Amino acid sequence: MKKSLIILFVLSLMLATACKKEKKDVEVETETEENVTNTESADTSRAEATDKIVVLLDSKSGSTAKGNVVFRQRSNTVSMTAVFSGLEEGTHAVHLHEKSDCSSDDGSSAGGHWNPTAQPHGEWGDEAGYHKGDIGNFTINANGTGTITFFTDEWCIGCSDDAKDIIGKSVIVHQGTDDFKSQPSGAAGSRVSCGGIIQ
Ligand SMILES: [Cu+2]
Ligand SMILES: [Zn+2]
Repeated sequence: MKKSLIILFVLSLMLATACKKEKKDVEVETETEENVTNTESADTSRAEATDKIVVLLDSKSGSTAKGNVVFRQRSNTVSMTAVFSGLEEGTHAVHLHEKSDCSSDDGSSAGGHWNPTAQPHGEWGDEAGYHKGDIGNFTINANGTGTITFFTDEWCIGCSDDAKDIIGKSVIVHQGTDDFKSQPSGAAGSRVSCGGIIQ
């Protein structure tokens, strides 16, 4: 009777130790899983940050024109969503120009249209050719505001292809309309707003 009691005591002790150990193992596993999850979410937010650029446009040539342009890349497509204000009612041209330098009062420091493929100026998608910066025209309403949304797989954000990478270029809004014919810039008039595309 005494012997069996001792055996029972030893058995229950072993069981208690085993339970404790198991519980500890589970706790460690949970902690590791949490760490992995945290690392993954941090990586995702970093990737999103480099694939999206917000460009604020400053008024140029004595105008009151301003703009907010968001470029975002998803797989092979770059989208551009722009909101403009302080412009005269009617149609205005918007292009990507070759330099991100908007320091001059008339926006001339941004250089000509971004044209890495040495094409004539034209309407986007035209068989006769067009610049990679030839976005086109958008409409401004009576309140002086307007928007444009544009998608293309011919741009990228920060890739190694100089014919596609929009980093280091600028967004320019013009006083007038792009006629898609006149060389080298569509006779769109003065540069009323400018913002550099900088990461
Ligand atoms: Cu232009
Ligand atoms: Zn052009």
